[in-house]
Amino acid sequence: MKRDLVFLGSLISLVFLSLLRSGSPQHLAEEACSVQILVPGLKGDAGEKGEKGSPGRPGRVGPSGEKGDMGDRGQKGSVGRHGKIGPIGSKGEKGEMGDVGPPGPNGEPGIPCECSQLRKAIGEMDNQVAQLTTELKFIKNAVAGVRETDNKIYLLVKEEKRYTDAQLYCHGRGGNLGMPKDEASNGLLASYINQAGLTRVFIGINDLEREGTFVYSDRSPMQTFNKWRNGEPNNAYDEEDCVEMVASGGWNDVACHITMYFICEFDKENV
Ligand SMILES: [Ca+2]
Ligand SMILES: [Ca+2]
Repeated sequence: MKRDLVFLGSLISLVFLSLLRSGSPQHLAEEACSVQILVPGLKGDAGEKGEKGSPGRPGRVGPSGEKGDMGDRGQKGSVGRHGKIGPIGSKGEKGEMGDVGPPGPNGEPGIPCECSQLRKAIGEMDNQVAQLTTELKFIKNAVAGVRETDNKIYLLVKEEKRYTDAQLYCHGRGGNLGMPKDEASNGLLASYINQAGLTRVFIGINDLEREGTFVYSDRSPMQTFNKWRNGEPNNAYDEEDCVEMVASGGWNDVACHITMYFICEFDKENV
């Protein structure tokens, strides 16, 4: 078939050349050149299929594709490992009270109690405690500050007492209510009162035994020295038999049943 076609092409070429040569001679040169250029041959038969070529070079990376649809949900995984122990929880509410339990067995018989003696001992100890407490208070007061002269010690007691109780307090500790018997001791007591920020205290002077006749609380009689304020002693309401010292150092007779702070005095030779 292929050969037939080649043969046919050659035949057509010869016929065509013959026709050209039979034309006018003046065109012969040009026509001879045109023949080779203008006349293609007939298409040949298709060649046999060649062998498969070697693979080409890899192409360039293409643009990223669009996001695909979400895939199907995967299968349930296997059970995980056991987790850590969690923190301790908050304290729960208090439960309701339980029922009353059955009574317990009887105890051993006790030893007969000598209660009256024990009570007596406890009562005595209570008294001792009270006494020691009072003593401690006294010592604290004393440590807090006393005033003294060559032969006397004065202690301001900041406990409100009636005159007789105040005298008993001082006497119980080996002293007396303060007895200013001269200008120096009177001035010392006055400054003691002032420094304590007080306005009045009991001192050891009274006319309890005989109205109008004042004595010191150690029963010694009044001497010429005194510090009565103007118009005192006046025995007001017929009931003023005890004496207070005011901040100026002056004296005034007052009722014995009223309560106020007081000053004790102690002889140094007795302390
Ligand atoms: Ca009086
Ligand atoms: Ca008076």
